[in-house]
Parts: sequence; C-alpha cells; structure tokens
Amino acid sequence: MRNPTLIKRLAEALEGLAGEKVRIITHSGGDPDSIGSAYVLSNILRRIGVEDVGVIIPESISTHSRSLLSYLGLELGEVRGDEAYIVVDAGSPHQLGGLSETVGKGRTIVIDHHTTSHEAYGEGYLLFSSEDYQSVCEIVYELAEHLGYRLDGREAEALYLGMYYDTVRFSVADSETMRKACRLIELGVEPSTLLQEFEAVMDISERIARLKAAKRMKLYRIGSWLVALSHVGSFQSSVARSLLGLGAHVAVVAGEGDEGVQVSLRCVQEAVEAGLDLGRIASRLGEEFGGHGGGHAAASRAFCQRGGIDEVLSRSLNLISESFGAEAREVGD
Ligand SMILES: [Mn+2]
Repeated sequence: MRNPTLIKRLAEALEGLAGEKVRIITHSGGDPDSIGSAYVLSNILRRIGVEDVGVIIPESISTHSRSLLSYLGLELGEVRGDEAYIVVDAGSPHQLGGLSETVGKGRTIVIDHHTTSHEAYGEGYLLFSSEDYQSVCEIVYELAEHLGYRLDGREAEALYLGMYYDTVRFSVADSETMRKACRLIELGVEPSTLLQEFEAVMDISERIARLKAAKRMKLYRIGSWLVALSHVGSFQSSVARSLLGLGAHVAVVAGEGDEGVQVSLRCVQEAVEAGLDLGRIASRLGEEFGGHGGGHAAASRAFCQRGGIDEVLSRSLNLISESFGAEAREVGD
C-alpha cells in the first residue's frame, strides 16, 4: 500500500455513509480512471450498506466514456440535492461543471490524485488525495484490499483500464502500479481482448485536427528542450499528444471553446523529472486569465476567459521557460 493512513481514513469515512443516499461524481466528461473507480466504488458502497448509489458524469460525456459505460453496464444516476456526494478524480470543483454549486453544500468526500493544490475545495469537502497514486483506480484497489472486498472480473477490468489510461498506456507506470495491474490480470483481465474494446479508431476529424495543428505549429528551443505551440478548433489534447509523438518534449495546444480559450498541455516524462509541472502551469494560466486550470505534471488543461489564443500560448511559453530556467528561442525554418 502506498499510503495506508489515507486508505484507512477513507474506509472509515465511507463506512459512515451506510444507510445514506450517495452520488459519486466524476470530473466533467468522465474518463476511464474516474468511471472505473466510480463503478467499483459504487459496488463497494452497496456492500457497506448504502442502498441508493448512483454515478454522475457532469457536462457532455465523451464517446470513449460512453463506450466504457455501456461495457460496464453502468447506468447514470441523477442529483436530487439531498444526497451525500463523493467526487472522484477532480483536482478542483471547477471540474464538476454546474454541479459544483449543489455538491459544495457539505458532506462531500473528494478522492483524488492530482498535483494541483485543492484549495478551491471549500470547507464542506473532506479531502482524500495523494500524489503518491498514479490513478484513483489504484486508490480504490487498495481500498478494496483494505476492506477485504473481493473484486469480480468486471471490476478488475474497470480498475485495470483506469490504471492503464492514467499512466499513458503504462508508459509512465511504476512498479507498484504494474504489480497491481498483474494482480488484476490474475483476477480475470485479458489485456489484449479488453483493450480492443476501447482503443478507438481515430475518426477523420481528429486526424485533420492533428495534421492542421502540425502545419501551424511554432517550435521553440529552451536549452535542450523542444517546445511546440499550436492552435486548433477541437481535439486539443489529442493534438498535444500527437506533437509529442512527432518529437517535441512539451506541447501546448490552444483553441476557442465555449468557455473562452481552452489549452491542453503535455510533456514527456524526462521533462517532469527535470522539474516541469504542467498541472501547476495550467492552474497559473487559469488564475491569470480569469478561468481555471489544473491536472497532472505531464498532462493538464486550462480554461481562460480573458486573453486571445496568442496571448495564452505566449504566456505558457514564458512559464515553461521559467520552469526550465532558460530563454526560449524560436526554431526557424
Ligand atoms: Mn485520474
């Protein structure tokens, strides 16, 4: 166990919910880590004696999330306003969309593993968060172990998927995550069969977004690091990932969204080891441009209500330069 005290305290808090109505809320849109952990957690709560449990995904649900929900046979619940809430995998209440109002009224447990500071969660929240964990699914895995809860095959698959995607397909997984993944395989996960269900074929609009952004990209050198900046109307995070695939160490991709300028930031693991924390940079961008932001050291997102795309991108470059402690120079043609 990475953090036995956290797990023990969390187990006690959850046991205190016996007999209550509980809604588990993921961050907006959901992802395999938040949905996988919500699914298993809802089953654990039923065992603890919570009869009325529901899972809620705020805002619009991504296609990837939809296919996972249907695979797990998980039907979404509704918020009525008189339940206890458990927020999973959200680094700040902003990630709950419109639900943050209702949920912040008290009796809310937050289970998270982001590097972002959780100050935005007010007094009504009971925080169980540790950066020691590579996914919330890993926290739920340890919780199950602590409670002597036996995971069935479907639950093992749900946790496996969360661990897999939150470690960028195990590329940044450490030995502890892999040990847990192997244990889940012993419980019945067939990795290749399972992943075939979810490794979605990229549709044409996502391919075009990636290629357009590559064409528009501006490249900078900061010491020995290469930073790519670009902009595109949608698929910013997929595009940022693809720029790392082309060879950039860090990629920042912005686009106009419903909430102003939306920025996705990604970097390679070596950059994190050199001290870069994109979660903090995104939260800084959010603060400076009247929005919000956060995430992980290697992958984050910010929503900026003020400032245009160029302004936000150039500020991102400044913050990255500051972190690397060197000037950025544009790499010409
Ligand atoms: Mn996560």
